[in-house]
Parts: sequence; structure tokens; C-alpha cells
Amino acid sequence: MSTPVATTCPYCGVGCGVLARVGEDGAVHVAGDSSHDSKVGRLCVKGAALGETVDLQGRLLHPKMRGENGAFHRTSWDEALDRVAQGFRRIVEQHGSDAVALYVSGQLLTEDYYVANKLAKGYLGTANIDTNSRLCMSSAVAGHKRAFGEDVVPGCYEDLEQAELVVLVGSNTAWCHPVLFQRIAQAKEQGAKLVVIDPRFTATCESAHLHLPIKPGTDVWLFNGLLVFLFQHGVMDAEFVDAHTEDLNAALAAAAADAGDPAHVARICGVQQADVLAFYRLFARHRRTVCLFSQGVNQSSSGTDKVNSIINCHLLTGRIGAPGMGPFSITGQPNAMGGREVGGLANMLAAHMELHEPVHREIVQTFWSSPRIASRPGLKAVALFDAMLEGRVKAVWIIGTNPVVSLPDADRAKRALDACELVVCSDIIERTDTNAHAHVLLPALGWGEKDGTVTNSERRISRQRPFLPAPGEARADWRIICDVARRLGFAQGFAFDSPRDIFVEHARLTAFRNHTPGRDGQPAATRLLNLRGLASLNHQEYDAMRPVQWPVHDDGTGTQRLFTDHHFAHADGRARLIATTARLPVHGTDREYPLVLNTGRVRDQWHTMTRTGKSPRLAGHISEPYVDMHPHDALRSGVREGELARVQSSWGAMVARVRHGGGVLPGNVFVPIHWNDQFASDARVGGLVNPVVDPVSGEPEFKHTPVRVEPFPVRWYGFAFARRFLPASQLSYWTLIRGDRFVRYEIAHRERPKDCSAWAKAWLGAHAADVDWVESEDPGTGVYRAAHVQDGRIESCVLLSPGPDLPSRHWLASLFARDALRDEDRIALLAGEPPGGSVDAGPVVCSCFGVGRNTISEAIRAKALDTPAGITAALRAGGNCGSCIPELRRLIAEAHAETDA
Ligand SMILES: Nc1nc2c(c(=O)[nH]1)N[C@H]1C(S)=C(S)[C@@H](COP(=O)(O)OP(=O)(O)OC[C@H]3O[C@@H](n4cnc5c(=O)[nH]c(N)nc54)[C@H](O)[C@@H]3O)O[C@H]1N2
Ligand SMILES: Nc1nc2c(c(=O)[nH]1)N[C@H]1C(S)=C(S)[C@@H](COP(=O)(O)OP(=O)(O)OC[C@H]3O[C@@H](n4cnc5c(=O)[nH]c(N)nc54)[C@H](O)[C@@H]3O)O[C@H]1N2
Ligand code: SF4
Ligand SMILES: [Mo]
Repeated sequence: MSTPVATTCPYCGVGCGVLARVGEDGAVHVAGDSSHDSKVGRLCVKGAALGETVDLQGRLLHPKMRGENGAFHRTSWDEALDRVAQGFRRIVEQHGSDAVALYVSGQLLTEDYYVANKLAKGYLGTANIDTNSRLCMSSAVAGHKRAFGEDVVPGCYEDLEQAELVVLVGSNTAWCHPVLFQRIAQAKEQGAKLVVIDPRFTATCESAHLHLPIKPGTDVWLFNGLLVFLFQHGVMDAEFVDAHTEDLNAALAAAAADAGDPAHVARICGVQQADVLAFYRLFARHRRTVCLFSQGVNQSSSGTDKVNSIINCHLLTGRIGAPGMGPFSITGQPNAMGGREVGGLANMLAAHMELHEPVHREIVQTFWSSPRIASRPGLKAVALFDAMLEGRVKAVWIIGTNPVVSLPDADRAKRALDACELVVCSDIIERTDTNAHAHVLLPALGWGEKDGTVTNSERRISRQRPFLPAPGEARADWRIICDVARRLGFAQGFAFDSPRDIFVEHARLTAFRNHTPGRDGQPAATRLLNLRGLASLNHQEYDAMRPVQWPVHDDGTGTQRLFTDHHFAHADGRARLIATTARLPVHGTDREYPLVLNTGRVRDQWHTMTRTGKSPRLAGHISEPYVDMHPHDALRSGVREGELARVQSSWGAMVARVRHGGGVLPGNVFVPIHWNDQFASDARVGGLVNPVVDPVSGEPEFKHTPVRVEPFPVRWYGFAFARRFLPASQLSYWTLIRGDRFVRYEIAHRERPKDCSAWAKAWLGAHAADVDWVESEDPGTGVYRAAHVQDGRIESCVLLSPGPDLPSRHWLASLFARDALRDEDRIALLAGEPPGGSVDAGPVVCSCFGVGRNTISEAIRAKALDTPAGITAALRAGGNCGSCIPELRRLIAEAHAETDA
């Protein structure tokens, strides 16, 4: 086993420290790093499964170019880079620099991001560089800038432990930031109160004292109402407001106009007035309050106003800049924050300087000694893709993001790419929905191979360090960008030899002339983002760099909290309350589209699944795309749980399995964002999402699209397990997950095959006359089963049935772990039941220890367990990362409800 390398988890913005080691057999072992300052020293299940995602299967290992025949062929780096550089140069020469664009990602390292931004804004001379952070954090960025004068998250994780009240707004923290949620859960054990504001009853709500299932999009009413309530009840820090803020009256007037009466607020938000008041009183009573928010707030056509309506309440009460309090925008991606630092958004410059400020442009251009500097904001993500479709942007370089899945109106995004003269994609995976539209594919280094820094939600800069060799011809993203820049004639600005060189330049820029003289007699503005203490790191120091929170002082120490002196980043040092006028989402429901589509994440998958989709451990929790809806709406829509449904909006359609029990309100449906064309026949929910954006931030309204749900008629259902991928495109419906030594398919089709046996043999590739083929057909139920066995080992098996209620299949996975089937396994295969009457464990709840739902429910009943700790003691479930504890709570409640009934 190699010595452990301390690095950082590449998934969520919590930014947990990881110790990674490589075994003799090449297997990667990861563990939480308790010396890292994210404190807990644990990993959630996604982090813990990282070792299962770093293999080279499916990796893009060589540059590729699309040939005349439309297929990709391998090419040399020289040829690929020349093609990119020549394409960009020609289009800039013919159509101007705004005809080219970069579309990048909050999953890039800060060093990658810095050079991408420098290339676009300082050398190509266009601000047409935007990022998937536009889809993620841009409303928070805009809200911070309006309130504080700079994009700053003032607090730190410790505040969540020191708070008396934690309010989670539009955040499924238990699933999306699990390790931080553990810290909140511990604080709750110690007496903190927890309120969750979310239209869905999520896993996060299992632990809450109060859940407000507000109607989607109504947050501004709720927080405007809170502002008025606090003011009326004298819960105002008048001294703070007078000395350190502006515009209270305008904010109060706007709030009072439509949210002055709690009864009215309750009606609009669709919740009990008593609950609204309970929340307001909790807020009023607890000075140490943190409001943590994420996508239920940001991803809205009033996202920026939602953010400011929350911040307003903190400013009114002076609850900011001290332990245990503050508004807390939790970042999604591992380096969402770092991308903002280097100016990766189309309306920013670099180092928190603004494109529209001439003095900032002058500072940055002087520092870069660059030939030009973009002089006006570039196109934000959705508008950028519109410009491609309209032919205004003709070349795009996509780095580390999968927009054909993740943009709203994603089918339009496809067409936009197809309209471009040149689409370049840098990715680690060869086949993605976006790469399918590229002309050039550039292989990037992935986690474990790449080297640099990321910044987490609490402004903490951590190192990602390599512990694996570069595979194939893959290169670091920063190097690829510099290679292209040199070919464009910009060698002087891109003479970097290492990520350290780039990081130091970035740090120097944050400190460069960081005392801009104020205009019109205003005091000087100082940028809070300042890494001057890191601006002269040598290679060894950079390698050994400890996690540190910016601003970083000369002596290298960081800053836990900002605004402790109540001096804000606006030129006059005062924060702004913002007048926010509540408004409903742009597209409301109607007769044709009566339901609201809400989209979001599941616990064990990451975005478009290119990495987590590789892990068997992560496949067991939720293994199929689904549409979760209230039983009444299902009835009205003519669909049944377990059957397939078509979800349709004005923009597109998809097919998914109907589910209940995900806590959605009547009138709403929830669909996870993860599945795409690589994992299912027709499950890209982005195709349905309306492309409306917030007018200030440009962030899309991902949580609110009017849809209808209708039956997706099929004649038979089934599933299959195989040791290799099967051709599935001829089926009306398919979805796959990867298990340990097998791929599992759920399938359905419009026609039942005339001859199941012949069909199954053909599909599973068991043609040879001498194959060991085990099959049975039940004339009563019409269920057909078959298995293909080779040299005593199962190769594949399939089940076809006229109805959707298929027998449990989880036990079949265990057969693929055997080198030879036992007789009882064969009998079980034919009977369709686990051998020897053993109990089927059911879908995985605890992915760390692979404990299934049936096993847990059975133990709850048999041993009268009534706490998650009891379950952990009995079955280990929940004893590692704790991500499943909310679900354990739910299973306990369900078991007790059954007993009571
Ligand atoms: N497992 C997992 N974790 C992840 C990710 C992942 O892909 N998988 N991705 C990471 C990334 S990039 C991000 S941005 C974060 C996102 O983390 P979250 O924001 O926690 O995740 P989401 O599921 O997108 O949405 C949060 C909640 O907003 C609710 N919501 C919808 N509409 C409204 C509304 O109008 N008001 C309110 N108050 N709530 C509403 C939804 O019901 C949902 O439960 O997760 C990060 N962590
Ligand atoms: N409907 C709906 N859509 C959404 C959201 C939602 O809630 N609802 N949420 C939005 C949000 S918050 C986000 S953050 C986005 C995320 O959406 P995306 O960014 O599109 O999703 P990912 O799967 O993370 O895409 C990352 C891509 O980069 C590749 N990759 C991984 N590591 C590297 C690397 O080191 N270098 C390079 N060059 N490539 C790499 C991966 O293989 C993958 O193809 O989705 C947004 N879209
Ligand atoms: S909470 Fe999980 S996904 Fe997020 S950084 Fe920590 S281990 Fe990674
Ligand atoms: Mo995100």
C-alpha cells in the first residue's frame, strides 16, 4: 500500500479532506482525513466510494477528432490543439472575438479556471466565458454583491454548531451536503432548533423541529413577512442598522406591501398560519441564527430576491459577522467558490473585480500585461447557448461540464451545439451526451491525477493532490488551455510550468492594488478577497499548503469570519437592505400542464453520473429515474406507482417510473437530475425545464416548470443482468446501473416478443447451439425467465412479464459474485426466488455497509428498535457516514405506523 496522500473530495462544496492510498493491486482506498479542517474526518457515501470511480473504463485517453464520416478518430495532441487554435483564430478574425466562447465548470481547479478566464478576457478579448456555476450559485453571487458589495460568504461551518437556530431554506442538506448535515444534526442533539423550508418533505426534514412545505417559488413572501414581523416586534438591532446599513425603509416598504400580514403570507405560501408564526417567533427569539440556503433559493426566476430577502432579515437584526449567526450560501460544487474568485462568470473580471469598472479593467490588464481586456459583460449560460443557435457565437470550448444534460431546455442546447462551426470538449469520459455533439475531444486528467486547489463553502482553500499516474495521453486542464493559448500567439501570458506558478499569480492579483481609490469623494474600496499571504509560495510550500480560509494575511493565517467589524465591501462600508417585491414563477400551471416539475438530487449520485455511475456501491440506493408524485395526482393522470409515465412540458418530454413517498405536495412532481442518454432511454429532465432565468443573476428556474404526466403504454416489463453492456436502443424503455461484476437493465417494450426464448437468446447474445440456457415460462402469469450460464458461471439472466410488478431482483446480484452456480442457485433462478428461502434484502439504504430496506424493516419489527442508533448497533447500518440516518428514522416511523394500525 502506498503512503496516504492528503487531498480533497471532488464532489460537493463541503470540501472534506480525503486520505487516498493505492494498494498493491492498484485499487484505491480512501478514508476521511481528520486532520483536515472540515473537522469531521468522515466521508459521506459518495466520498467513501471514490475508489470505485477512478478506474479507466470509459475514460477519454487520447485526443479525438470527428472525421468526414461523422465518427471520432484518434489523433495527436499537436493536431487536435492546432485544430482548436486555428478554429478559434479564424472565427475571431472573421467575426470578432465575441463569436467565440468558453463554457467551464465549478469542478475545475482554481488554476484551470484562472487560465481559462485569463485567456478569454485578457487575450481573446471576450467576456464570453461562463460556467455551470451560473446554473448553481449565481443568484447567491448577485445577492451577496447587492447586499455586501462583494461576493462573500461571511460565516464558517463552526457557526452551524454554535447557532441556536438553523434554518435550511431550499436545501436538502442531508443528501447534498451530508457531512455538514451531520454537524448540524449534532448541534441539534445539543439543543439547537432546526427549521426546514422546502416544498418537499425531504430526508433533511426527518430531523427538523419545524418543516414549512411552502408552495414552490413563494420564499420571498415568507422572508418579507419575517422582516415585517421582526420590525413590528422590535426585534431590530437599531444601532447596527443605523451605523452599518442603508435602505431599510425601502426594504420594509416593499415587504409590507404584500407580506405585512402573516395570514396573507400563510395563504400565498400554502402553509398553516400557526406554522408561519412559529417560524417567525423562533427566528425572533434566537439571536444566534444561521439561514443556510441552496438551490431551492438560487434556481428561481426570483432567485436573487430570495437571497436578499433572507439577508435582509439578518441585516435588520444585526445577525452577521459573529459566531453562530449569518446568512450562509452553501456551495454545490467542490470549487464553485474558487471559480468565483478567479472571475469565471461572464459578468466578472478576476479577483472579485468588476468588468464594468474601468479602474478594475485597468488594474487587471496592467497586472496581466495583456494585449486587450474584455470591456463589457459576456453572455450568461442560457443566453450563450441561444447565441450559438442564432449563429452569433460560432465556436465554443466546453470544459468539465455536460450542458446537454444540465442546461434548461436542454434539447435546444443540443441544437445550439449543432449550429456551431466548432465545438471542443475537454472531459475525462469519452461518451457523454455533450461529447456526442463535439468536433474535438480533449482528454483531461481527473481526480486523483490532477494537482491544484479548490475553495469550499466556508472560503477554505484546500489542495487536491495527485496519487495516480496520468492515464493514456490525458493532460491537466490548465496545461491544455495554456497549450492552446500559446498556439494562438499568447505564449508570454501563459508560460506556466506548474499549477503552483498559476496559483501564485492568482494570489498576487488578488493583492495587486487592492486599495482602489474611491470615486466622487467616496472612501477607498478594498476587495476582501485577498490571498497576499500565499502570493510567494515556493513549490514545496505550495505542495505542503494546509487548508486555509481567505482572506489570507501576510503571515499565512486565514480568516474564519468576515464582517466582524461590521464594515462591508460597498464603497461606503455599509451593507444594503434590498427592496424585494415578491412575485410568482414566470410560467404558472394551466389545464394542459397542471403540475409543477421540481428537479434536484438524490443521495448517492453526482450530477450526470459520469463518475458516480461507475460505482456499484452507489447504484443500490436509487437505481432508476423516477417521477415522484402525490397518489391523487397519479390517479388524476391515469398512472400507477411502478408503471412508466411520460412527463411532458412545453419544452420537451421524458419517461420515468412513477413513485410515491418522496414527500411531494399535491400539484407537484419531483424528478432527479442525474439520468441521461448514457444511462436511460429517455430520462434527461433538462429537456423539459423551462429556460426562464432570474433577471439579475441569469440563473435558470430549475425548480419550477409546468408539466403533465400521462401513461407511457407498454405491453411488457422486465429486467436483465449481464456481465457486459447490452444493446438496448431497440427497446421502448431501458435504464441501466452498474453493479459489482454486472450491468443491470430495467426494460419495457410496446410489443411482447412472439417467442420470448428466441428474443432473449438473441438479446443476451446466447446464440450458440451448445449454450447452457436455463429457462421457464409460467403459463398462469405469463412470466418468462431465462439465464445464460457458461462454464458453470452465470453470464446473464432476464425476466419478462406482462405487468410492472416484477419479483425482487436484488438477490440475483449475488450470483454474479460466484465463479460457479450451485444447484440451488439454478433452482432459484427458475423459481425466481432467493435460494433456501433466504430473505431478500431489498433496495440498499445504507450504502456504506450494503444494508437493504427489508433487512432494516425486519430488524425494527423483530427487535423493537426505535432509534437509528439501535439499528446501527444491530446491523451497522448508519454507523459510518450517517447519510442514511434520515431514512432509518423514516423506516422506524413507518414500522411503528404499521404496528399502530
Ligand atoms: N448527492 C449529491 N449531492 C450533491 C450534488 C449531487 O449531484 N448529488 N450536487 C452538488 C451541487 S452542484 C449542488 S448545487 C448542491 C445542491 O444542493 P441542494 O440545493 O440541497 O439540492 P437540490 O436537490 O437541487 O434542491 C434543494 C431543495 O430545494 C427544494 N425546492 C424546490 N423549490 C423550492 C422553493 O421554491 N423554495 C424552497 N425553499 N425550496 C425549494 C427542492 O424540493 C429540494 O429539496 O448539491 C451538491 N451536492
Ligand atoms: N434540471 C436541473 N438541472 C440542473 C440542476 C438542477 O437542480 N435541476 N442543477 C444545476 C447545477 S447546480 C449544476 S452544478 C449543474 C451540474 O451539471 P454538469 O456540470 O453538467 O454535470 P457534471 O456531471 O458534474 O459534469 C461534469 C463533466 O465534467 C467531466 N469531468 C470530471 N472531472 C473533470 C476534470 O477534471 N476535467 C474535465 N475537463 N472534465 C471533468 C465529467 O465527466 C462530466 O462530463 O447542473 C445544473 N442543472
Ligand atoms: S460531504 Fe461527501 S461529497 Fe461532500 S465533500 Fe464530503 S465526502 Fe465529498
Ligand atoms: Mo451546483
